[in-house]
Amino acid sequence: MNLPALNQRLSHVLRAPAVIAAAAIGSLAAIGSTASAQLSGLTFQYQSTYLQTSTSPPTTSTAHDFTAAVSFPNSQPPSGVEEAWVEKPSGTMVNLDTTSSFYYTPNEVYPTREALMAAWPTGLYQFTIAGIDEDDNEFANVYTKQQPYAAGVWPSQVPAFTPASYTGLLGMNPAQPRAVVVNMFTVTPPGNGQLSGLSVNLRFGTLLGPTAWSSLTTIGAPTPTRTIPAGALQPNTDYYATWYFAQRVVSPPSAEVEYSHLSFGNLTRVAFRTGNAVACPPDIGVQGGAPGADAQLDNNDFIVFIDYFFTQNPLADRGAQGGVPGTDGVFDNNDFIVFIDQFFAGC
Ligand SMILES: [Ca+2]
Ligand SMILES: [Ca+2]
Repeated sequence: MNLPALNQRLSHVLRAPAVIAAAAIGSLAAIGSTASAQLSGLTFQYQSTYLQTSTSPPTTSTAHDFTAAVSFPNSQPPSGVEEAWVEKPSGTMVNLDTTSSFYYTPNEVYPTREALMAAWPTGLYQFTIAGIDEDDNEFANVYTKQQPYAAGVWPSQVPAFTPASYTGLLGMNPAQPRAVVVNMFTVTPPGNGQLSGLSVNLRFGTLLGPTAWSSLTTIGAPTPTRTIPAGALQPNTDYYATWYFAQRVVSPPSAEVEYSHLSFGNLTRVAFRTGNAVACPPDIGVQGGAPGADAQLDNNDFIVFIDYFFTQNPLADRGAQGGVPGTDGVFDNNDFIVFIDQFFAGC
């Protein structure tokens, strides 16, 4: 699947990153499948969106949406498929949109969680994939999925960016890594497919754009921290940072559907704009004395500088005669003087 292209096509929908995550998981589950009539994935995703506009945790969700997605082994819909739709428990039919590799319900945003659950309620859903096959025979493949949760299985927590993380995103320097921390997501019940993590998307006004960087993981050992790497974002550009807490109820694989889940998620978004990209010359070391930038100036940076110096790495050649900044091809005490000056000047 061409994820950038897919991302582009989905950029108009508010739930794009999670749709992609669901599709990617569907594709992964399809590995090893050979039967052409099978689905690689059939997923339901309910989401409540919160906006955090200050250092205080958000309290009220402002948008609520639903996505059902149908995906196929090798991201290949059946040959000759012409249309796909879902029949709700009420009998209402909804045509599915497609990215040419999978089908999904069109985006509709509901004002409350109750309105969302009323529009996509508990009951039996029937999906139909219909068309004309290579032998000119009409086909209509039907798949069903039960939604047994009238009120949903929502996480009890809502993601909240810590005050320092919220403030730190505003005007952040994209040439430096930026750690983002939220409150903890308690995994209940254990063993289900919980998802947590951060996605950073381009933002056009209040519209979500393509993903710039993301780190979403099924929770094994939950961690409330993600670090946006140096250079992942552009300077002076608008973004949304979105943190997901989602509870997944995963169904066992069947002969027809490799992977199926119902997901209920709370996500919290922060709108921010990056500042200028300002490199930090002395930030060359990270935890453990390994090379890298971590926006911390400490002994790790010294260790890496000394390693670079003794291996005559050009990154250590930063001083010239008289202890002035510059590159002179000579590794001597002038390089130490300039590094120490840069270190204590800070960034
Ligand atoms: Ca460092
Ligand atoms: Ca030098």
